[in-house]
Amino acid sequence: MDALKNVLSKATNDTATPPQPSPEAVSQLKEKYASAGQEHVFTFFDSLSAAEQAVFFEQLSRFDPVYINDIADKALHPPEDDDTAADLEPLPESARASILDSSPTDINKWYESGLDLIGSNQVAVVLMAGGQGTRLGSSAPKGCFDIGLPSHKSLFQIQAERIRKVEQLAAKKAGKDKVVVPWYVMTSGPTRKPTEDFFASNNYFGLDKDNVQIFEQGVLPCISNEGKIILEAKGKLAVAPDGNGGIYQALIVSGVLDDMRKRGIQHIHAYCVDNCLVKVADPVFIGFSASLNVDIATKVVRKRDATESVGLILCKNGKPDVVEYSEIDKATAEARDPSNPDLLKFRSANIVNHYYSFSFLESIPTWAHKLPHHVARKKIPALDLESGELIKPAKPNGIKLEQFVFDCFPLLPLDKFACMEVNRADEFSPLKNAKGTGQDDPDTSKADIMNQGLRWVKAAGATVVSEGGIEVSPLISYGGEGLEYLKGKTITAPAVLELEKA
Ligand code: UD2
Repeated sequence: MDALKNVLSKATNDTATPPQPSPEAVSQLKEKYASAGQEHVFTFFDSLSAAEQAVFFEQLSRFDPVYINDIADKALHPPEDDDTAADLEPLPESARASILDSSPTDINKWYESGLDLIGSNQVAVVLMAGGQGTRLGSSAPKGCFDIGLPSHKSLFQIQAERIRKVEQLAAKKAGKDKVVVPWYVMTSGPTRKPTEDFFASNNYFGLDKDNVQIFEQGVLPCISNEGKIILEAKGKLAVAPDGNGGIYQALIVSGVLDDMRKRGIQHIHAYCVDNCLVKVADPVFIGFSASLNVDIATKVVRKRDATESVGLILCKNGKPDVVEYSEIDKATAEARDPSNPDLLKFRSANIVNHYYSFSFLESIPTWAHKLPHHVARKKIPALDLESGELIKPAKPNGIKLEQFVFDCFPLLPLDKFACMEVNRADEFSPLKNAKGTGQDDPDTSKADIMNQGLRWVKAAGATVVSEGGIEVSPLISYGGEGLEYLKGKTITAPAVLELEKA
């Protein structure tokens, strides 16, 4: 735990002005940064007001400049075992299952056992929502986004209602009045307050606020191409969220893991905010993973094509691993399956949809600080140390350091890891790009939900008149179940099936 403590950068949400540092404390900190070759961050310190100095001192104290230099150096010069040299193979059959070719008996067995685990209050959900939707072009947190459904529900609301529905399904099966699936929402500096405000103004979408905990991941300083920590103001370092791999340290620092322990949680579903089709706390996935007694399981879909921006779940040097789209070489991405050249050799696409055993998360303090950092080359507004002016660069002038959530996978032997292939049309429609891009954008998200509802309604025996899909509220159906009442009915699309207002 000590190893973890000395690298943690506390959440940056405290707004109270910190106490005035003593001159000795300031000179000690200056010496610490100077010994790491980062003394330039103090260039304007003396020109700051006392209050500004206190705030800046507090921010500088959160980081260990030697550690920052170390992770930046490692990230910029990764060890030689690059993926082309490593032994990369698809996951062996033993570590993979596929909903696409599992028997209905197996799927139903996993569904029932998953509902039983939810019904015994052993299941929690962690939402990774700290990313900044730059590609989407929206300044609000992605979960607030309205993809244009007839109901105009946000991604957060859709996900909250899926939690409410799966709680109801589990409670009914368990013969209980109430079952709780606690929802832990990870935000980052830029997304925390807008997320908290959005949840509060929407009254937690009908969930009990005591079972919703919004917490914050850590941040790391941005580094110039010359290896120097970047100032974004005379008294402020440029910082960025530490990647969705920051979830592990954040679960400890924020007290989320303690809260899970108090509640007796044994199974955790962690997922990506921008996938409008995500089955939150999916009973099939929970039941499947628990039945195999694995520490981590991950859902995958068939990769769309060699260029799709997704990580690839595979076996690297005999361990489960993921090669991210930003780090894969062309040959590996385009390699064909030797037994079927029509298929990509590496086609298990990561969709940020993971199961963890609680016991595995208990081991976080032994390894979280060892996860590698990845480099994202960015244009980072930086203060000119001569003029004190903020320069907005025309091309990438530095790097953001981030950890990836899947970098702990290689810690496991293959028999403690499982992969479940699911149907893309039912489970994966990421919102990555601005409207009009034509792929992974608000219109494709809306269409995928409307078409899914249309399939469900037709399967239930309804007749659908005219074009357009149907939005089925998660409060009516979680995964297409419970629609028997539509048999023989006629529905004119586009339409929305919503619970009658109580
Ligand atoms: C992610 C996956 C990629 C593929 C793709 C599919 C990782 C590292 N990469 O790539 O393999 O599955 O999604 O959609 O998972 N987030 C945080 N804090 C951060 C950064 C991200 O919470 O500091 C969250 C973000 O809010 C989102 C998820 O992590 O829920 C994925 O982030 P992204 O959409 O930026 O990742 P992307 O699309 O580059």
